[in-house]
Amino acid sequence: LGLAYIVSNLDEEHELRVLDLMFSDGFEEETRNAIEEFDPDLIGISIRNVDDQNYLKPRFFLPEMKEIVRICRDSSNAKIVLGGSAFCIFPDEILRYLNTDMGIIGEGERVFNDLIRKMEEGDDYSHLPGLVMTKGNNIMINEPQQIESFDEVKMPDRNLLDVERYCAKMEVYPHNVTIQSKRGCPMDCIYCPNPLIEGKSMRIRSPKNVVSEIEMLKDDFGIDEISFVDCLFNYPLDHAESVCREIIERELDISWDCTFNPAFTSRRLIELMKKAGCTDVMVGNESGSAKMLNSLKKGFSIEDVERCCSYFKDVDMGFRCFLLIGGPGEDRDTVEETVSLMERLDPNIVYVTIGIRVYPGCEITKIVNDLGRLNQQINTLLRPTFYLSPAVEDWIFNYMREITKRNRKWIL
Ligand code: B12
Repeated sequence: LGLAYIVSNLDEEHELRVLDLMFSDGFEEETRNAIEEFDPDLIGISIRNVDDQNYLKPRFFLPEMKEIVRICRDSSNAKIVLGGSAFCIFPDEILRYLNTDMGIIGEGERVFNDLIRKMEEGDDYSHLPGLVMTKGNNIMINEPQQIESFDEVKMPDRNLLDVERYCAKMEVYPHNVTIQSKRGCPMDCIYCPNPLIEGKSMRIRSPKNVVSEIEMLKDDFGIDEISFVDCLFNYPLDHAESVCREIIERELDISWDCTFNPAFTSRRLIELMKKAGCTDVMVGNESGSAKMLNSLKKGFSIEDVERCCSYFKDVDMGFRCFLLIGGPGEDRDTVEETVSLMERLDPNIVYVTIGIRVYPGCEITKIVNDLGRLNQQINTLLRPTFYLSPAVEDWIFNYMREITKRNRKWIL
């Protein structure tokens, strides 16, 4: 989706190609062929994940990125510009690791276009917001600027992507063609790097604009299954309701899923979501223990979780819960409370992540550093680094494996 946004917001006179390595069997050959064939002046690379956040056997993705950069260099003299969520979290570390020229943090639509224009015109671009570039031995990072009016951003252009492949059903997540109805998240969860990516202030798209994109997806690609990837679909509540009303009014026969934060629940919203075609919600409750909800600063209570799940059941809406086990203060009691709440609420799926990936700029990083639980310098967090509460580290994996064996709805 990020790439599709970048593409649609570039000035039209540019000739461009998209190489989507999402489904690639041999990224080396595909990259080399694409660069040699197209011979670009500039290469933008979108890096989504640093690693897979797997505590026991982490896969660090950047060595493959390094190989991609090497191939780009070998096959062309083009300047390389990095972007994407991984880059937003670790701009200087990734620039150094990949030994590249520059990158952009934050939303890339405007700045990437401005950068290209300035480069073409031979103008100074070093002051552009969000620009990251080497200056001698140092790396300069400009403050990113958020796009104030989301409606003014041109809708994503998916024509250069293999949309059909994204439509194929995957086992673990129902819908893979994605859409955003807002950007930014004002919550304070202690482990989350989203403020570095989308920022904390919310920028909302008008419901008409959102639903026109859905209509376009139907008309242009025949897509009738989508996923809302907003950090918080149901906040502000009245916006989520208006999006649902607009879908209902236009009689779009679609099915969709979305994220859901238990802090912002109303029966009316959930009924409207159901009527508008929502089949599944992803509830980021992370725990079933009041102590852990406080520790992670989730901003909602166990009662909020129970309340929204009871509404989902009432309207027969599928719901999936995400758990994040092992944060500061996690112990046997909190784990048992969580398991018992999940067994009682009985979601369609429970996704379990054990161990918290520690990112720069997040509150948890300071907490575990102060606790002496971070065995390395904060500036080396690029390598997969996790926090796992000492009170659970010896037994939690076996314990959760037993639960997932017993209950096929749990995914570890
Ligand atoms: C929705 C989502 C999911 C959904 C994805 C649904 C789907 N089919 O796409 C699900 C739940 C499946 C999921 C899974 C995972 N996710 Co996720 N996910 C997100 C979320 C909330 C939104 C992503 C999104 O679509 N954003 C909307 C698009 C428009 O934004 P964007 O891609 O960032 O692009 C913008 C900018 O980055 C920039 N940009 C992008 N590319 C480029 C390129 C250039 C050249 C330039 C200049 C700029 C630029 O401009 C774009 C437009 O403004 C983010 C959090 C976040 N807010 O980013 C986490 C996030 C990306 N996910 C994360 C993780 C770790 C994962 C998993 C590894 C979790 C796991 N353990 O399994 C998996 C990996 C899945 C995969 N295959 O990659 C982390 C990544 C951390 C990191 N960088 O390493 C994030 C940041 C969440 C977090 N807070 O930790 N995820």
